[in-house]
Amino acid sequence: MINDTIVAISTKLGVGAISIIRVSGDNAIPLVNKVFRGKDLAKVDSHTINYGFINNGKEDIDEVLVTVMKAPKTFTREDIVEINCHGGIATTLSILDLLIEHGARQAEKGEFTKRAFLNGRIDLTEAESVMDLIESKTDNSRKLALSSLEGNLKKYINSFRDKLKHVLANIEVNIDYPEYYDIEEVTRKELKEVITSLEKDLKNLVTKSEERQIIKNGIKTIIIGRPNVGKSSILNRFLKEDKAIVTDIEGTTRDIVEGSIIFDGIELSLIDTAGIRDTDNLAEKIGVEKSLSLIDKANLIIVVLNSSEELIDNDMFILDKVKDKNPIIVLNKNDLPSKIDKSKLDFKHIVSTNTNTLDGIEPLKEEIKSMFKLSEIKEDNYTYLANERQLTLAKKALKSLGDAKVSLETDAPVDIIEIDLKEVFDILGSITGESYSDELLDELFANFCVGK
Ligand SMILES: Nc1nc2c(ncn2[C@@H]2O[C@H](COP(=O)(O)OP(=O)(O)OP(=O)(O)O)[C@@H](O)[C@H]2O)c(=O)[nH]1
Ligand SMILES: [Mg+2]
Repeated sequence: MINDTIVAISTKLGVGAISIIRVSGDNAIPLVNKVFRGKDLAKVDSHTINYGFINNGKEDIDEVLVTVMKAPKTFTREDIVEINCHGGIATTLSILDLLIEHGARQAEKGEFTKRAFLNGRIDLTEAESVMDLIESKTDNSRKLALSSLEGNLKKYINSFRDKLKHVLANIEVNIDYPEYYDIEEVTRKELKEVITSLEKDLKNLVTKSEERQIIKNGIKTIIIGRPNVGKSSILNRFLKEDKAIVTDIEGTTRDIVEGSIIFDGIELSLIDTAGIRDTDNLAEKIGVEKSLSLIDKANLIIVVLNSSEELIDNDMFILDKVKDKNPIIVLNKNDLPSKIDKSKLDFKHIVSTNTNTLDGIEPLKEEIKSMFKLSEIKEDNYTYLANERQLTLAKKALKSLGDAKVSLETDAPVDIIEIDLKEVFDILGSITGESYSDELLDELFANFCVGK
């Protein structure tokens, strides 16, 4: 039983109109009451806001509004008191220190949410979505996090588990009454139906979720090419500002230049890189290596070619590096006579641009939108696995489901199939946190901010 009382500043510490200090635990109300000059908080109704002062025994520290929320209808399912004080570092920290002096413990990262989970108010997918909601930068990522916070992912995962529970019960009957041959027949038929439909739905969830990771993480885009082809010019056109230096000297960009825009509700983060070529200059060499190392980390690769010059070895080297990564090939400088035969480029996405007039920039954006199905995402219901943890588990469940299917098809005894299905049931349960380890919780909540 966790019952020590924790405290944290829940708003960003800095200069602002208001700061909120949150206290949760068995002792939250008496503890704040000791430093509150106003109504007796022990006697006020739950979910009320109370005007008064925080006083350290010698003097008032601030004029405040104190919200009292009694368990169990609170975020942590414990008593919670929230102090709205004037923003500002001195005031906020003084009140925090005072509460710690009176016996509260500084909360660890994510500890309020961890308590909400441990006390059964939310499951793990909902807990994770709290952080996602705080961190979301776009409308789509907000929708994704909120859908999960509202329990939609949990419900979906649980619907899989319910179906499994039903067939597992049937298998048990079979094992207990083996003499009823026709029950086994029925069970096998039902098993086949359930496994097939579960596999289809789970596979669909995994595939869609992988595709939809860009909602949360954005589309990490790298712009590569040999020197002087116009990579930095492309970046600047996207960002609508002169962020990267553009000159006619080869090797202008040495280190990466980053920027991002919001694109149909999805963040497109762009990295302009050093032009790739053989060089003796150390700084440039490091830049080139960095450019190449980014290829594997990107969701989208834009290779820029200078269409007014014949392809040279450096271009071929780059094209070869990205040939399996579905890149967009940009034929830049299309205002000049073309020396590249487009039909000889074996790539699906090719756009021709001129960064001086913006010609081709819109088609380039449209190409990205259709590659990542951005208009489809807008119409989504946003029920997706939201992170690596959830995805890894879902894939593991899918594998066990596949094992069960093979067992069924090869007429293995039902109790063998039962083992696989139980495993699927358990793995799906660990997505929602039906079973968890302390280590997992520590790791998961360590990514939270203090006060949440
Ligand atoms: N004619 C023409 N010139 C362009 C175009 N785009 C860029 N340039 C010129 O090409 C030169 C190189 O442009 P950058 O954007 O610096 O090229 P880069 O690929 O970033 O070069 P590095 O940083 O050296 O690798 C500059 O002089 C630009 O003005 C274009 O569409 N048409
Ligand atoms: Mg450049």
